[in-house]
Amino acid sequence: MKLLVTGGAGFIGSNFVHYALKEHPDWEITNLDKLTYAGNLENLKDIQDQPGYHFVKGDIADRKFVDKLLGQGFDVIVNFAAESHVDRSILDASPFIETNIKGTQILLEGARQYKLGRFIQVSTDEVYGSIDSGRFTEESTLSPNSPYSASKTAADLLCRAYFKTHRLPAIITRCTNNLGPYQFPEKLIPLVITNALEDKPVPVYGDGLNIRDWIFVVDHCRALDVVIQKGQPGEIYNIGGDNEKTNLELIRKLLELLDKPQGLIQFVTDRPAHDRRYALDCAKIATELGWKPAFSFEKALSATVDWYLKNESWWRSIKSGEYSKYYKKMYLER
Ligand code: NAD
Ligand code: TDX
Repeated sequence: MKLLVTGGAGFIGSNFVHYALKEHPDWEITNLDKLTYAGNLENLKDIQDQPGYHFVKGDIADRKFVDKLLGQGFDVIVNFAAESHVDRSILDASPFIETNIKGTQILLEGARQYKLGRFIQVSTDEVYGSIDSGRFTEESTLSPNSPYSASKTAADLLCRAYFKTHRLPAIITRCTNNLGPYQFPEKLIPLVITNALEDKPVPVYGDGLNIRDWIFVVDHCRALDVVIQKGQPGEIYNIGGDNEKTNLELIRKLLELLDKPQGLIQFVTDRPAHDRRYALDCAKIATELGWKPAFSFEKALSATVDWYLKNESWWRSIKSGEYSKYYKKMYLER
């Protein structure tokens, strides 16, 4: 099977490339990535020369480029490529519209022209908005609250429309918050770990009681594998870890694991329109495709902490580069 993975130099995409090459040595994977601030070829260094793996630098929102690449012939597209950080979408939504909406439409159009067998859109629980109690099913109303989640919702609706209008075999997956190796340190867990290791304050938005459901990135990759092989065109599958934690609970646990003082916690101004709680009902993927998470939260968290402890040069080079400007604007100058 020939897969085009987009955004494979980012957090989840690079974990997926590692996972897929190991689990399916017969798959041929082309990784198309623009290498934005979030894309990092270091994440793929150990497999860069592996047979069956190819890297191509390019932009999913560049129609000519995508058309030419798709002309090589692929069976499946797995679209991870996105601007993925809510806070950045609040500072400037434009790249989110360009990549998440226009880029997805260009990939869909290419997939239609070249009659690809499957189009997997890697989406998020954030498209449903916030829920105080109960859980969202795949039928729940879409109610995104940030420019990021609105752009992901638009992409989901384009996938739906291409399925309805052109019978394009698109499948949407909506996953909860991932944790694991190679996550860019602007996101909560790596931000807390790396700030704590540097004895810097750990910023908690608002009262810290917002709830996220956490899933180990390998479990997300396992779910995508099942969807690629057994998912039904036109369907949506929720993917969750069943590990709801308040941010404060999670941060306290991380500081404990790192043997750092709880006094590093610093409450800061809340994120605008900060979703209070995300929670998904994942019965559909369990009953129809037989997937459930394999890793406990405790195991996932300690594996993640260990990875950041062992890969200090990876995150230090990110934190001292271009990212330091964002950090200054976001946290130090407010
Ligand atoms: P990430 O920001 O770590 O990686 C995104 C990757 O996409 C980067 O390698 C970047 O260079 C690439 N990219 C960005 N714009 C591009 C473009 N125009 N053309 C080609 N490549 C481009 O993101 P992530 O956390 O790995 O998320 C991957 C996908 O999963 C996203 O679509 C996101 O919405 C979704 N998702 C993420 C989570 C999570 O917890 N991180 C949860 C659910 C869903
Ligand atoms: O410094 C921080 N302090 C803080 O309290 C940061 C960066 C975050 N937070 C809070 C905001 C959220 O309630 O922690 C929670 C998690 O924040 P993020 O790591 O930014 O993730 P979130 O906004 O939940 O979105 C993530 O999950 C869904 C991914 O970034 C998205 O790409 C995915 O779609």
